Amino acid sequence: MKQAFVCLGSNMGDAMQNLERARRELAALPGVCTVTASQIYRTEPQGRKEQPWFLNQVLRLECMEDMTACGLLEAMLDMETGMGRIRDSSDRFGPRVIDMDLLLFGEECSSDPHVTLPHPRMSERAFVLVPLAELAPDLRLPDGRSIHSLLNALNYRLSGTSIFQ
Ligand code: PH2
Ligand code: MG
Repeated sequence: MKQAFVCLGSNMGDAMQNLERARRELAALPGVCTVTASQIYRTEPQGRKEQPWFLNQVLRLECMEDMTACGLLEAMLDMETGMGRIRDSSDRFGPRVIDMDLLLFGEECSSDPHVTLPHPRMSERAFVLVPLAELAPDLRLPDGRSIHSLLNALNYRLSGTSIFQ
């Protein structure tokens, strides 16, 4: 079995329902055996502040051995499009119906701009690391850094399931 971690995010439309649909579609992918989900967090927008707060959630996917990072990413992009996501230059860091980021795929490291692994911005984002630590407290990045050491280096505040950063 291969283990992948995916971060879901939504801050447009019915965000709760958007996350629900994304989880359901991921679980139905051929090659995905089980999906385990963190709690859903309300998170302060990063990158561009003047947009609604997000709902974020991290999923652990247990995949068949023949699943590849590229294959999974392609399927996620198709699901985003199917849910009405329009990708253009104004979309980057702005509001979105659904965003699915591949954080980790086993121990794979890749600098391919289409599939960069680990996800290049995950270590700066409390909205990724807090739910990830909840799901997999002992997880380490392929370079050996623990999720807790990454969180310790960030300035953020967790209040219930709200994340301020
Ligand atoms: N996604 C972004 C940019 N900023 N901020 C939060 N809180 N959550 C996100 O998922 C998010 C973001 C681009 O993908
Ligand atoms: Mg993203």
